[in-house]
Amino acid sequence: MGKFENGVSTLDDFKVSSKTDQFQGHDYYAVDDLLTDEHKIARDAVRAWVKQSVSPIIEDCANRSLCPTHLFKELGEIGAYGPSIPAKYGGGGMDDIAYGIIMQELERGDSGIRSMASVQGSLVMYPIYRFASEEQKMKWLPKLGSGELIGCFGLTEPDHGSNPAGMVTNIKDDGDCYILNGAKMWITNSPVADIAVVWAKDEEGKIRGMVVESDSKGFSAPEIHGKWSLRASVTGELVFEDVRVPKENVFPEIKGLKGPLSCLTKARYGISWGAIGAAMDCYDSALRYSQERVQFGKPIGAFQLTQKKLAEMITEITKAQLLCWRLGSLMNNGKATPAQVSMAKRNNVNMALEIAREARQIHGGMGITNEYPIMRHMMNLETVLTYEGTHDIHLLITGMDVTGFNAFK
Ligand code: TGC
Ligand code: FAD
Repeated sequence: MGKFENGVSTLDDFKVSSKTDQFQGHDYYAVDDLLTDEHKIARDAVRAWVKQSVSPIIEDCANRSLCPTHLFKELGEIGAYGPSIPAKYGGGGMDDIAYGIIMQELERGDSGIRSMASVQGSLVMYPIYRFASEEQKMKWLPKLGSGELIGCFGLTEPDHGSNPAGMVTNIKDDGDCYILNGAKMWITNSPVADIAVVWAKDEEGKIRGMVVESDSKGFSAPEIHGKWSLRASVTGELVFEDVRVPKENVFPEIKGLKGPLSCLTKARYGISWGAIGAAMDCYDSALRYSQERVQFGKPIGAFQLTQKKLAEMITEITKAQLLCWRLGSLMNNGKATPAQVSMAKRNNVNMALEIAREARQIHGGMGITNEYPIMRHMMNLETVLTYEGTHDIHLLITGMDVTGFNAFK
């Protein structure tokens, strides 16, 4: 390190030995010790892939609002789709902690890349795995797991977002088919999807799930433009005009909102890990910048106010890691409740967004440029705070769980 302008000191003069160095920066409580070899191998492989295939292109993709669809097959090859779905059905056959840690590494790259994997694995493969007939599973799942086919998940409607129970998309019995009419809004990947898992009301008003092929007559999926968030992810509508859905494509047993909500529980769990990845990337960048950027003759990391920001960031990341690890253990044992998942999704996404905002401040003016990943993560996280249940909806789920009073009814 060279002398500063005032000629009195070097950066090293300001450094005392840092405990975090020995814990790889953001593993402050040695959470690594809680992971199995399989978890670490999965994490390291996905981290290496993100570094090689995502990091070099992602700022440009976000800048130009381009979805890197050429990565969809690679995501299949690295096992990012349905890591905890059995291998026989195209998944990774691993546990839920492995699934979570893979989402963490993907979102360290970009929330849009993690979104792609969340939708394909938890919102398309998972409902087919849980609710479809064996024949339908074997028809779709291996090709979805490899990325040969792309899926999307249609629950939200233009007039029914937080309250999907009000949906108006519907099916009517027509002999060997159902006739599907209606529209879905804000659907990740719909413009590029081969199939859509769609939720619609039957003639009794019961919510049913089904696989709809995108080349069906009457099916269209116009892209939604003008997003300032998740710019490297493609989002669209789903429009159904008398689409004929073969009866075998409709999930036979599951009826009611618990069908789609149980898929959301799985995806929200993945998001709670994913958000940690985005937070880590912002923290790493801010820590490095604070050690290199000199103002008033000192690295800015030597000022107490910068240290407060960084200390709070690593504290929140550490708490989020422990929350996820514990939640993952409960998931592995089949003991996690949807309300526990809501708490983790809400806490961790908000934590990541606040870290992105603080990291932006530490980077000063440079923080608003795409030289650093901060603004991209920050803008992405605004969506993550809203989709899969908004920040406030998850608060109300916790509120209902602890008080026994339902604020939605
Ligand atoms: P409610 O009466 O409470 O429940 C209906 C039935 O569902 C059961 N249930 C759940 N089951 C599994 N997992 C959950 N998380 C569940 N939550 C509820 C419940 O036990 C009941 O079962 P049963 O047997 O009695 O019928 O339903 P409600 O209409 O009052 O709604 C409750 C509320 C508001 C919490 C729910 O509607 C909700 O979560 N709203 C938020 C909507 C949402 O999250 N949408 C996400 C759309 S998909 C998306 O955003 C993908 S982003 C993709 C990407 O990553 O890119
Ligand atoms: P609204 O439900 O209209 O909410 C607006 C505001 O009102 C929010 O702040 C909300 O918290 C608040 N609010 C609502 N009800 C209450 C209440 N009872 N009490 C207090 N406050 C309340 N959906 C899919 O089905 N599939 C997808 O793949 C998908 N991908 C998405 C991708 C992107 C980029 C985005 C932005 C959204 C995506 N969504 C998807 C939709 C997402 O799940 C919804 O945006 C979300 O559930 C919120 O619905 P809404 O936008 O209609 O907001």
